[in-house]
Amino acid sequence: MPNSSPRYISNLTRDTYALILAGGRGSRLHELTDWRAKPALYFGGKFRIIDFPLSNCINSGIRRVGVVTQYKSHSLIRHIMRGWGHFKKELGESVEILPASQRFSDSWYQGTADAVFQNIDIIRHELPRYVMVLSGDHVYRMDYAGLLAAHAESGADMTCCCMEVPVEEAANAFGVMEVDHSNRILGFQEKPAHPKSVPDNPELCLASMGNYVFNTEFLFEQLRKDAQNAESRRDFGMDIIPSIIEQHNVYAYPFRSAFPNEPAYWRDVGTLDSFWLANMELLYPTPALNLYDAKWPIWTYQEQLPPAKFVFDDDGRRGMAVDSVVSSGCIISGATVRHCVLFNEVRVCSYSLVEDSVILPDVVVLRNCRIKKAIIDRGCIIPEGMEIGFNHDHDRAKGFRVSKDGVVLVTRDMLGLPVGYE
Ligand code: ADQ
Ligand code: ADP
Repeated sequence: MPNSSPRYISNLTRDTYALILAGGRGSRLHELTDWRAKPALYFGGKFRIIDFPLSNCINSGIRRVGVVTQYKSHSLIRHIMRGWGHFKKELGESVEILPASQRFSDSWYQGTADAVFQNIDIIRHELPRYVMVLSGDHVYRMDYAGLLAAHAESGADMTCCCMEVPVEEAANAFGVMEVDHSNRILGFQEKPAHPKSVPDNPELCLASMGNYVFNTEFLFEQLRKDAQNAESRRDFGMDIIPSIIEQHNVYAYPFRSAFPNEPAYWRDVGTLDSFWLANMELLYPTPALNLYDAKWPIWTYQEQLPPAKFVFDDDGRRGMAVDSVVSSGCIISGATVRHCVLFNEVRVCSYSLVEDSVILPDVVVLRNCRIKKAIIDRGCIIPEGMEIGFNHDHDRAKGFRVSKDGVVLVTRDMLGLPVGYE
């Protein structure tokens, strides 16, 4: 019988240091991650992806967090400093940024295991009993306390979060594991071309979410061993997990929703199509990802901004948005916005129509534009009369990127706009 008394659980969360790995590039997002790391990418009108694992930590009672950064970290660091810099060391709380700083070697972080290895002394300083290694790349709400309780109850050395996903989705994309009846991991392959399915359903397999809990000393020992191995790529999925499952207690923890009547929601948003779709899904009346749950708030950096407004233009045309998420500081004047996610301070001018699109902050859509099924990156100014998303050959000719499922990406670079705009 698991010990689920609140006191027991709060001791576990207090004794945990979370390390969020936020250094990945996210290359399948193409130009959207040319200038920012994937964890810094915007999501859901107000947030950046990193806000989800960070909020999950805080809401789960884990108050000591390190964010490991590397690739194109400027906008990520700026966001964390502005939005997450207020934790009080005196109360045992901290959110620290841990950039690759060549403290242990003269190389940058190699794989994910090396990113943790190079921060061993910082973690040791915190004296945690458990270290939770989290991916900074995913959108989901998860109570990590349940994971910690399962880890402690099973007597595991390491526990790996997993989820059942369709075999074809997991192929070449996720770590895939086999488990016994007690969820002990018997086999683990990193991104196999032909994943092994679960015993009772040939269409599903158990994918790793890239979130792990380790007993601290066990983790350090494995990282030291891995660092001695010249063949290792210094990666949890490729090297560490396959090397420990035979001789140590390594368990899987099936991710489940901590929220009544809600399905388990976890999105990788690793491609333009999945990024666009996950944002569009928020427009359902009751989306699988509930951003309006006051009991599990997603914290972020909020600029001081005036409210959104929808106004008539000089010609008396009504400005309106329907079926849409519209954030602070937006002005829709004499234009129509339908089925869109608009981030902060978007302006849409007269006679323009924007549909089925994700519009990042500070975008200006000038007059007479027609935009459909697009992602418009931050700070773009869409010139008067421009059409986007109606003829993909024309879109490509303008230098825009058209995704596999026909989402058009427009960035400042593609429009030839200068870099600065703050
Ligand atoms: P991937 O997501 O492909 O697979 P990876 O690219 O190593 O793994 O990224 C994992 C996390 O670490 C991401 O949050 C990324 O931003 C970050 N990261 C990557 N390289 C880094 C570096 N050098 N320094 C700091 N941070 C870095 C992993 C697992 C799979 C699992 C999937 C789930 O290896 O087994 O199925 O996550 O998405
Ligand atoms: P975010 O919108 O994620 O905050 P920014 O657009 O502010 O990211 O860009 C992050 C960093 O990349 C900044 O240092 C910015 O100056 C730089 N940057 C952005 N676009 C370009 C570009 N086209 N050329 C050079 N640097 C760029």
